Parts: sequence; C-alpha cells; structure tokens
Amino acid sequence: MAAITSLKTLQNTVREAVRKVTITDIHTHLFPVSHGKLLLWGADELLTYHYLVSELFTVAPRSLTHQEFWQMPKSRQAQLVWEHVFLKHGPISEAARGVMTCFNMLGLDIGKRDLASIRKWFAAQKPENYLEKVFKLSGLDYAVMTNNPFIAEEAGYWNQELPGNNRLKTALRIDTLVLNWPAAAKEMSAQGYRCPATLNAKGVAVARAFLADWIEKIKPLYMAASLGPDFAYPDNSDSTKILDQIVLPTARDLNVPLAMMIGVRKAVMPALGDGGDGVGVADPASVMHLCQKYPDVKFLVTMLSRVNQHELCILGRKFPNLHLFGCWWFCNNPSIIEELTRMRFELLGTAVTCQHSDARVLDQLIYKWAHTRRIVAEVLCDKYTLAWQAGWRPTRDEIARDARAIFGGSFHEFLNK
Ligand code: FIX
Ligand code: ZN
Repeated sequence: MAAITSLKTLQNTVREAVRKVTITDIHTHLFPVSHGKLLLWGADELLTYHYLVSELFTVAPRSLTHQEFWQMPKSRQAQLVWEHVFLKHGPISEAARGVMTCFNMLGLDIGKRDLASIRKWFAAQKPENYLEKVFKLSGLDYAVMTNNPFIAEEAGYWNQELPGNNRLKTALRIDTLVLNWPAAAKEMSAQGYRCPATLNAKGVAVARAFLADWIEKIKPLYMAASLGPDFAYPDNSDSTKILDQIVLPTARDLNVPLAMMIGVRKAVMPALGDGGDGVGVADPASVMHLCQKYPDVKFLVTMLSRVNQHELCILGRKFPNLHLFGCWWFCNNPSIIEELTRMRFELLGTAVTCQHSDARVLDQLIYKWAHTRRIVAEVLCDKYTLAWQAGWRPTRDEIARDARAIFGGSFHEFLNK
C-alpha cells in the first residue's frame, strides 16, 4: 500500500481506519438468544430504553403517572415515547437520535415516521440472524455481557448450559456481593452454598467457593461491580472486608480482573425503574489505594461523573495494573465523549479503551458505535495531524494498529500482560 505522503492523505487514512476498525465492546447488558426474553431487541424495546422513558417524563403531561405507564403494554409505552419525545418535541437528545440512527442504518425510512411499518419489519426478523446482522452492521468482533449470578432468573439460564454465541462473552457481575452481604448470602444459600447471614470466616470461604464455581462455569473475562459515589476503599465497611477477603484474593488467584464502575447514585427517582439512577462525584483515591495494595490484580475502571475523569486519567498513567474504559452512561454523549477522548489521548496515548456501548437492547450496538466512531475519528485525526506537523510520518499499518488499540486492542493487551 502506498506510503502516506500528505497531511490530507493522513487525515483520510485515519478517518477510514476508524470507520473500518473491528471493535470489541467490553461492557453491555446483552444476552444470547437462548436466554429468551432477557435479550431485548426491536422497535418497542429501543423506544422504551430507560434513557427514553426518563425523557418521556420530562415532557409528558403530569396526568401521565409512572404507575400508569408501567402497567401499560410495551407497545403502548413505546407509542407514548414516540408521540411525546419524537413527534411533539424535537428528537435531538442522544438517546432519541440513537433510535433514528438504528432505523436509518437498518434501511428503514424514519422520514415517513411510520412506526407501524417499522414494527412490521422487526416482526419479520429471526433473532439469531438478526443478532448476527446487528454485529456485522456495528463492526464488532464480540460484546461482553453482564452476567449476574445473584439474580436467580439469570443463574437459572446458565445452570441449563444453554447454547451461547461466540459474539457474546461473559463478565461476572458482583455488586450484590460487594454491597449487600445479607442478600448475597441469601442467594448463595438458595443455590445450595449454605452461606451464613453474618460475614464471618465461614461466609468468606463459602463466597470464595461460589465465585470460583461461577468463574469455572461461565469463564468471565472479568468480574464487575457498579459502585456508588460514596464508595471508599479502604474503610470500615463490609465492602472493604469483602474486597480484601473474598473478591481480590479470587481475582489474584484465578487471574480474573476486577472492573469497577464508580459513581452511580442508585434510585434517585425510583418510579423510573432502571432510569431512576443518578450520578454523584466519587473519590478516585479509592482506585489508587486498590492499585497500590494489589499490584498483582488488574483493575478496569470507568467513572460516571465528568468531574472525576481528569483525576482518573492521571491514575491511569501511574499504575500498570489499571486500565480505563468507556464514556459511561451519562458521559456517553457527543460533547463529553469528545472532551474525554481528547483528554485520554493526550494523557494515555492509545493505552485506553475509548468506549463501551452499555447496550441493553441489541439494536443499540448499531447507533452507539456509529456515533462513537464519528467522534473518535475526528479526535484521532487531530492527534495524528499534530504528530505529522511535528515531523512524524506514520504508516497505514500503524494507523490501523492504533485505531484497533483504542477500540479493544489495548483491552486485550491489558488482559494478557
Ligand atoms: O451498572 C451498570 O452496568 C450500568 O451501566 C447500568 O445499570 C445502567 O442502567 C446503564 O445501562 C447505563 O448505560
Ligand atoms: Zn452497564
């Protein structure tokens, strides 16, 4: 392939490399088709994504109560979102734009605003084929799921050893263990582990056996926990004991990284369900203490508050056992993705996983990645332009290498180092 001889060619090469790069999506809430209704997909699921339900209640008449909404069939809920968020108000939010991008990239004419014919198209899709279509359209090799052994329904599917899908890999979700010992002990006991309600030596041993068994069963790429803005390590809470005595020895002994997603203020508005969570400024020093104390454990970290991002980036420069990922949730908007990606490239180079989708609905992979590619391409283009202007002359392979690094390559390097 011809060498890059001009800035214009360089910029086009960078944009094309990001447009074409195969992406690894390291955090989603997707499930295999074999797990039945746990896998959400299609027009009505897209329209009732909890981001859009929250937006519905910011514009709907006060006469629409949350209770009444949740008692409606999904199609009626979707109709209300369509009517209030898309038709009666400009669909300019990122979540609304995302639905339009999905329909558009699937070849559906969103301009006609004909929800009935869009629904008809989805009804004709076969789940397995459609899943493959979405992964191809999104340009992913695979996506990592959120697999929670403390939710009986999910555990039940795994215990049936149903067929998986090589497009989906596992992550063991352990919020309940880290944050709510009594509930974790109860579920472990329900699964036959006879776990004491108090966090004592026996409970520690049982919980370690539980984690080891689930790691053996589902082979997770990492364990993960979503933690609040008040998460502190170390402190005199049970969470510190559970991390020190159960989770981190397991992570070290079985070489399974721990992903921490820090800063969610749970149930700020419970009536919104999954959409009811908010954000709070957390303390990145907890990440620092964990990386210092456990140099032989790998930590994947993302934080929810925009306020925390710079301090976290600096920690990412200090610890070889820390890898930052994603513009999580309320940071997954073009303005913040751009700001955060610029800061990360300037402070971490390509040693970062610039995004994850957090997709809860299969089709969302399409828009979440199309939108991110567009923003990250321009940021990477700017950074390579500056390198060119400083006299650097990258090859096409090097640019392809770096595009892959920020979309999953660095994640794999981190897992394997
Ligand atoms: O804890 C998490 O995995 C969060 O991503 C979710 O709880 C959240 O609802 C979400 O889907 C954000 O995008
Ligand atoms: Zn998530």
